[in-house]
Amino acid sequence: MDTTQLQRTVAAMVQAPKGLLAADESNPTIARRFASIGLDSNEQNRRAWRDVLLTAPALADSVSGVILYEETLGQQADDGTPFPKLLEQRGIVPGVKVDKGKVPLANAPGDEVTEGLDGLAGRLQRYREQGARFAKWRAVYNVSPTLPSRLAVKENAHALARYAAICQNEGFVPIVEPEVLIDGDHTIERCREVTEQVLRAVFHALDRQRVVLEAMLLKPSMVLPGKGGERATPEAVAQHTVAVLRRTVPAAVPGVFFLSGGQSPEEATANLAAMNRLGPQPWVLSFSYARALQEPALAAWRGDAANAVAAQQALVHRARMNARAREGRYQPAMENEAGR
Ligand code: 5MM
Repeated sequence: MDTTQLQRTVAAMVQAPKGLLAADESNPTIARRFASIGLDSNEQNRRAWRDVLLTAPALADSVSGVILYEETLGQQADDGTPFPKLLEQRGIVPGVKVDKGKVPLANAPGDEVTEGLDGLAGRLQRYREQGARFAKWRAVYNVSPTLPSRLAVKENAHALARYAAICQNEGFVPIVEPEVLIDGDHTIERCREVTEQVLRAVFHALDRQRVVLEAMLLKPSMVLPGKGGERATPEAVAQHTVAVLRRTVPAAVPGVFFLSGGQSPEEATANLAAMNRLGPQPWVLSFSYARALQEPALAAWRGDAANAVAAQQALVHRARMNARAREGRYQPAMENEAGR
């Protein structure tokens, strides 16, 4: 496999001080997000929202790539430009979420597994014609004293690795996203234990499937206490998360782009900044947030075109704060700066 093109895509995605915007909510997920502002989820509204996000001025200063949903890949901006082309024109790499969502894992009560491998190579060929250059697949792990089971850890790792191998064969950079959920009242130590098991299994499976580590990106969750438990300081989150990554993620992986996973926007930024203050690591530590980038913008927009500029300012503000967090320069006082 010639990985020159893949590594060129990776280089564009990891460029400092940027991160990724995850705008790949499937229709059921975007319907939940729109419900929070009382908006109906129809194709027109979904296209209008993605237009607000993707045309935000100066977005490219802090965002190097956008993960799109399949539907968005085929839609056009207000001026008729296909969204993937618009992103390329702005110097932002377009990507696409290719998993088909999670289902209960048979014979493993409480565990889930992600589907979507059947026909994936054919779908990727279509997505490439539409302009996508990278892909994303998310596995989720529920946490309890007994979850996830060994079976769930193994099966999700296998699917992530098969997906990654198929992507690289089709010329796509795979983003490998194992998400340890924050639902529950578990401790940060329990999250750390699960995250370590999960990442160990994922990299073992990636090796077995001969995935080229230099031509992939990791999108993990941070090590956090369950949302029903006590909050942890950014310093504690950073220590636990980086310690687990250093044990499990080979230095050949160019970038680690965290998901926000239900943290507040400011919390996700502060935690990323604390990690980048720990000193140089083998990989770039950046962001690939959906909710933590979009929430304030969605609240400003409320489905009204008259609010589009305010929504874009809110999005770009969050992206800028996270770009500073990637450099370890973010301070909460920066939230109030002019131009917000
Ligand atoms: C965990 O979800 C990913 C990151 O989002 P957050 O920063 O909000 O945690 C996100 O890319 C996710 O994969 C998409 O929103 C799609 O989710 P669904 O469940 O619709 O596939």
